[in-house]
Amino acid sequence: PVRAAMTETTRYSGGGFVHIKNPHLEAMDEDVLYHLDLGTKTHDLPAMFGDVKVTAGPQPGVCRPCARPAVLPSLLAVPRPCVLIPDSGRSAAGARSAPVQPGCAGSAAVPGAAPRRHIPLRADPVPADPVPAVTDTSAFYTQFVCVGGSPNRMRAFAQFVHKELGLEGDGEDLADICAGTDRYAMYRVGPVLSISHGMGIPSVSIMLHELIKLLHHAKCRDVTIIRIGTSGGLGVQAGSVVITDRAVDACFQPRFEQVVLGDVVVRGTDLDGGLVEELLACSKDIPDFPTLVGHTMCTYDFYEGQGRLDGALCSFSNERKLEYLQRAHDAGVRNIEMESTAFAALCGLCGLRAAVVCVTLLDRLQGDQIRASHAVLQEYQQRPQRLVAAYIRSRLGLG
Ligand code: R2B
Ligand code: URA
Repeated sequence: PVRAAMTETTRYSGGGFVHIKNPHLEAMDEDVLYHLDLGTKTHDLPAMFGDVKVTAGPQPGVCRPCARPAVLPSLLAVPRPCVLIPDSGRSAAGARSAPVQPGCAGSAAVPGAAPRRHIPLRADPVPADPVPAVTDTSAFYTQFVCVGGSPNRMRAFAQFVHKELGLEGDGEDLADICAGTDRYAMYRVGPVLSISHGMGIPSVSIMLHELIKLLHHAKCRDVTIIRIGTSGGLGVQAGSVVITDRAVDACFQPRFEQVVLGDVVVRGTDLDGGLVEELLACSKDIPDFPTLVGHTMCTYDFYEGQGRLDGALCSFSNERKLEYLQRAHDAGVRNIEMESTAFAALCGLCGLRAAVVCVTLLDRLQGDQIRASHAVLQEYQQRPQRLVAAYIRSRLGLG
């Protein structure tokens, strides 16, 4: 029985640290992130997830050998102007030596010291010399978190991002950070974390509680989090990608209701409007599939909860189903899935810039069963990945 309703509104921090709104956490001397198989005593979370900020684009800095001001060409440069190694050798990470920054007077500023050279990162435009690869991804902090239902899809996404960012190696040997549990899978590629969340609100909610605490313990800042997923479309061509401007519940309301100690707590589901626009702008460069902005309806079930006639139970007629889906469409809903309201509410309250980008596997006004071939569905599932990878590239100045 519903005893009372409390409302909490979403608030963005405008960047900065992740907000943990739980006074009890501070009193705990250890936090076990059980479903991720990570913990504050067993793992060095700041080292694993990085609190070293990576800045994109040409950076003003100081040339360490000669101590002169310099504009560094790095696309992915650590705030220190560059990595320095003894002139003759290789860095500990194995990067080959590279040309000294133009105008650099070598080690003149440090009398008696061995000459040292700059090691540009892989993305540096140094055409004449073999370009050293980024070998030390701990130089990146976690700037983007991408979540999606399936562990395999999130591994494929991590490999795709690995390629798109031009990181060293082929990305085939990425390790699952949560290998100690089979609940979720997590991969890290440079500044991107790719994590699976399973199906439905309870599953995504558990993962997000632990992920958000992880980001907090790791002192990550200015994190952008994007759900890349699948959905059923409403009046849109199958294969379209929907960027969610508003996550609504099955009554078309922008709210996430959770029973806490027997009371219904109502949370807002605002998403970041600026991020929606940035993603839409990136989609303009990908003409191979339609991308649109619309409301996303989040349900507690795939079958009756989404008005399907093909579940093990069904208590309504085709006419009532179509009347409901048409009402959803009239309210601005363009796709239906099972995580967006909880995702928007939790991320919003904890100060993460959040977005939801889902491909539609069918048009629910045309049917219920997903009949596209495996190959077609595989290609559809890559569409949100391609859009989000393009967005990440553009944010990193690689665009
Ligand atoms: C989309 O697809 C899944 C159901 O097939 C569910 O996780 C969702 O939101
Ligand atoms: N995921 C859903 O939740 N619904 C669909 O119709 C398709 C994918």
